[in-house]
Amino acid sequence: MSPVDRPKVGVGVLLFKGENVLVGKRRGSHGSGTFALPGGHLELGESFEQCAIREVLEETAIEIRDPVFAYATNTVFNATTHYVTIFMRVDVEPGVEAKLMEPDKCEGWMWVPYESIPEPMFEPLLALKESRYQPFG
Ligand code: 8DG
Ligand code: MG
Ligand code: MG
Repeated sequence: MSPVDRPKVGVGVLLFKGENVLVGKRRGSHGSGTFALPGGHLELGESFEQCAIREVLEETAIEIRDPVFAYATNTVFNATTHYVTIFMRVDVEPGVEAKLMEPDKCEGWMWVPYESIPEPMFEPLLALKESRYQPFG
């Protein structure tokens, strides 16, 4: 690792439709084969809210409004990959459906109960699940 390397910031979005949350199996990058939330890298100049809105639109074609900070995790994947993940949360209407906009990066979207997200989970999501965060109070 070069001396200038630093952790990166990822934004993961908890999209709740009732008690179900949107997850997809990652492909093509680190964590391939694990279930993760929609999300991506915080870009220069972006707010957490803007990043959440942009990534959800890019990945699912869902237009979300007013995502709210939920939790943060610190994940060291390996010696050169270290992410701080900002989890944002938003509730969507019952009729909302997710489109698979980036099939090279995700196998498909599904709505599952928060308590029943399939394994294996992407490490930051596993850290969230193991944290004190409780989505329903
Ligand atoms: P981008 O590079 O186009 O911004 O994003 P992407 O292609 O959508 O990347 P990503 O791998 O989905 O997300 C970027 C990084 O964010 C990922 O490599 C690790 C980090 N990340 C977390 N937690 C989460 C999470 O819960 N969901 C997603 N999708 N990414 C997360 O640290
Ligand atoms: Mg993305
Ligand atoms: Mg992504």
